[in-house]
Amino acid sequence: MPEQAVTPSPPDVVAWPADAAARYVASGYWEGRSMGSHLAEAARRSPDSVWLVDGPTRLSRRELMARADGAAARMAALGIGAGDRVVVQLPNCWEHVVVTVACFRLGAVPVWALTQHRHHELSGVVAHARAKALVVPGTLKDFDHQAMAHEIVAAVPGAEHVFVAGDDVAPGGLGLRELCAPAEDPGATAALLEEAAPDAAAVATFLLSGGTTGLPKLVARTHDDFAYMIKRAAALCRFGPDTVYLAVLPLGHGFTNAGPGVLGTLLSGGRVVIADSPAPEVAFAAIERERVTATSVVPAVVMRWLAHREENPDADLASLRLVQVGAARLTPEAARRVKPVLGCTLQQVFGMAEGLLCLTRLDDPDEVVHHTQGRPISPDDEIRIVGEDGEPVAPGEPGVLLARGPYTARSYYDSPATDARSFTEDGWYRTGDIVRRGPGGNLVVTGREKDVVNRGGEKINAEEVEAFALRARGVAHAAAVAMPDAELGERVCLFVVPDGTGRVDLADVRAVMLAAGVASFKLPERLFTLPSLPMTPIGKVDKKALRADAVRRIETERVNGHADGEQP
Ligand code: J2J
Repeated sequence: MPEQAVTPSPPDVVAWPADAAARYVASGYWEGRSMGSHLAEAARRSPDSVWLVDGPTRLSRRELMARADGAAARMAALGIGAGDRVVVQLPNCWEHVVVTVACFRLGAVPVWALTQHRHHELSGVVAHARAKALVVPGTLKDFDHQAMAHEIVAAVPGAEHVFVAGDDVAPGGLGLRELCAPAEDPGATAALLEEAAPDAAAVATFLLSGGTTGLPKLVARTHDDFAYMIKRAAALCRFGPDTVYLAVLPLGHGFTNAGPGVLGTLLSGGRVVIADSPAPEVAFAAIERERVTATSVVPAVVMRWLAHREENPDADLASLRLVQVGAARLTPEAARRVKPVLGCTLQQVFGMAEGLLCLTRLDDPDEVVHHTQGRPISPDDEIRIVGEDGEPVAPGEPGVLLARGPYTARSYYDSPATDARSFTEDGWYRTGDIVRRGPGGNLVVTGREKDVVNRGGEKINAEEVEAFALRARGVAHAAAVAMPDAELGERVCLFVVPDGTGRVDLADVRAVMLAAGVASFKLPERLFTLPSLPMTPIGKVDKKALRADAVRRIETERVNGHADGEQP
């Protein structure tokens, strides 16, 4: 066993070995400062310039820090302290950033959830993270998040506080308006927080691994490793004081916050503009109004932007210099259109909550930018591409990607059984992505061994969908697979074997999932019945055959107007 790091590491997380940690410190990657003090320092450099824009709200750096420090002090007064977890389920709004910075300052651990998460996911996250507080909108898209939060707090031991955005705060909760008011004495509050700044080796945030289920996988990212990744990515994206970053993807995603995203922009002294929708009309208006220079989107969004731009060439996008596209596969055909249609540089981004971040570089030739998902950001990122035998494949051949390095986790939080599958004994994270090494060490993502569906960047765990399907009336066996989709890349297709008691409808399965409080993006969108599921020689459901079957049925439908095996 390698010697464990001597720096304090959170319990229930495997730390980097001492020799690796020492190397990362010696190389200057780990700076020994908390995220909060990095941010406060960036704020001090130019306190009066606008740091964050959300509609009519424009916060200077001084005001953002005063609000974050005010929120940190008020959370502390409520008994939330260093190491306590705060689950943040907010739409894109300035309060999301203020609460996040407040947590960093206090050493509390923000856990960003998606607004689409429902009782099933959110209660799982709150329970597994042992969260003390939940931050939610009041009602959003006709769903009462506040009521859900109170239900969860009542049911999960240790969860105590509900903070609510907006005017309608139910009894028992506290309004974000009060929580996020500026500190009464900003200088004194800042001094107190600086004095008690969290250790840089402590956990800064828990990221939800792509495809979070009711049994979530949480990735503990330390202040040192998170700050390094973000600052390195920001440098490669040439972020600086003239950067105006548009946050259009949900702030619940690591990509939007840290790839380099919102936090990378703040640390570089740039300005963040928040949009609450990636719709091209909304995003283009924001780009024009705020002279946005950079943004990040998923392939499904960039495709909408390209189509909209070709039909509406009027919006002034001249300020836009960089569009990052990641979280799902971008086709070379779409990649090729970005520069001519949007008039800016494309950067492909291949990242994951667990760590490893790959980027194409801004001056890479088109060949690389159009056809690859980039290369690791750190000289000390180690990658291996292995075959089924666990041995490295021949150069250029596809295999499973393993990663290790200065900002890639060595385990999940408190999940030894999952760790045994996802991390090797010598600390490699098994990404589950199938890649090949392309020109210049750039990676091309060619497939996946993990059983997830990537629906426009949202990951869905197939096994979770199957478990719910089995609860529906008349289902003996179920298998969820990805079916190709022109708009979102993939959607969930469910194959079921009926138990003979009656017909099985897609609507039944969806109703079971909705009743269980599952996020709606996970619901299967097609259902086909089969007399039995195809099996591989080793007795597993043959998902490859099912994916091909789904493609064939959808093609038949296109030609004949109906698909085989689907109940009308
Ligand atoms: C194909 N698949 C990709 C890509 C991620 C930056 C960017 C993305 C994420 C993210 C992130 C892909 N092409 N360009 O956290 O900081 C799939 C892979 C990967 C999984 C991780 C970031 N970029 N993927 O998407 O944790 O399968 O992180 O393992 O949500 O998304 O998902 P997630």
